Amino acid sequence: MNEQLILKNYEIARERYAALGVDVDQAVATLEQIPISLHCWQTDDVVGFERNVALSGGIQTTGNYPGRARNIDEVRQDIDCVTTLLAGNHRLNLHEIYGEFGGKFVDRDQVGVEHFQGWIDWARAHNLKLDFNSTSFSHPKSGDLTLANPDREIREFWIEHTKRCRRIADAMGRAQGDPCIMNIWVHDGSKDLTVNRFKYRQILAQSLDEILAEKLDGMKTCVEAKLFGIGLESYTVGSHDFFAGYCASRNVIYTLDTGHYEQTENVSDMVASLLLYVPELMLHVSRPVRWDSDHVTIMNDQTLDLFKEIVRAGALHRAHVGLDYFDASINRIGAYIIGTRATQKCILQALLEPLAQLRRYEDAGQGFQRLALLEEAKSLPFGAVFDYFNLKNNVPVGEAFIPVIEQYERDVLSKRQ
Ligand code: RNT
Ligand code: ZN
Repeated sequence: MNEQLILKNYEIARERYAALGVDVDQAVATLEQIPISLHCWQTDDVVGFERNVALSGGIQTTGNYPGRARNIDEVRQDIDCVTTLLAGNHRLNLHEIYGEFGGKFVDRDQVGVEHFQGWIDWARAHNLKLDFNSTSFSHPKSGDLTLANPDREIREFWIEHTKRCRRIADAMGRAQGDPCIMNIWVHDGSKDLTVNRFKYRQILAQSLDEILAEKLDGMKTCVEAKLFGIGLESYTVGSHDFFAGYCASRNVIYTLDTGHYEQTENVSDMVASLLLYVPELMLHVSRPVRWDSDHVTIMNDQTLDLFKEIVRAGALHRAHVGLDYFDASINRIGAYIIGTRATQKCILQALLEPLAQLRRYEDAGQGFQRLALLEEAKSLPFGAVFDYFNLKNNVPVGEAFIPVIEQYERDVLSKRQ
């Protein structure tokens, strides 16, 4: 793409936005500072390296596009490719099942920092910070209930696992000099009508309290709410109400996954309520199609509204941004780039909103003017700013990343059988 043209368009956009009181340079500078936590599990369809079995436990990948990463080296190779195509400094989000187990079977209640030392070293060498997740799914003891299981033995297995994961996250955070964000999502629930709803929730709260009792300064814990899982359609122990109450009463970070609610629900409206009561948010930016299908994130109204609400609440510094989807039906590297760029576009749109003027209208009760400007803001020259952002950071502008990924597919992915 013609560099002069991109710069010229940026100048025009800057003036257009300035007329509405928006500082475009500032928006670009802010966007550059927002890391997006890249979910390692898009490389290999959430299989990991523990026992090489397909994903189970309320979530599912569909598709069998060739080129899935089959080992740690391939995951790293793919993440390397991804980061070279993205502006900004991002993070890598690992699940426990992606440890370096050295060909041995390491059960989840045996995992330790040593299984992630290789990742810690690799991440440092690649200037990536790490985030982490305990893994309750795809295990013989996963069943329908883990941390909420009335069976003491099973529950304690998962409590031990989660405690160990927090210590691993703590080590990652200390090594990188920045807190590692560790997410706890458990699929616990039931397929059919449940009469012990209160009991399981009580147990889950107790288990979490026990897990979180250990003070670890190198990490921050977040807990993820959900409406339902596959095969667990009638009841989810860790529902929104459960975790909203839990996080508010324990001062814990709430993980908001945009795929986890009713399709017609206005998920972004949760932001301005949760932020009043919980310390921070972890965002799992995803795209549900008819159900929590984890399609690749795109720039749609749901994602735009999510980031507008964060920016309007002045809460970018209280939100950790991560991706969470797994599409096995298309080139997986392409899936990362589409989803990350879409997320950045949505953040940028939110930063470019003529908020001061919109608020003046609202404060003065000028409803027509507010709606008119909201509508006009949609067609401001935002694309010129996004192009400049990528040019400035020496990554492909516009669709120029397509042939780069095609080349990677020819050279690398197509050779994985
Ligand atoms: C599942 C949750 C959870 C997982 C990952 C793999 O519904 O969204 O975040 O997707 O932990
Ligand atoms: Zn999620």
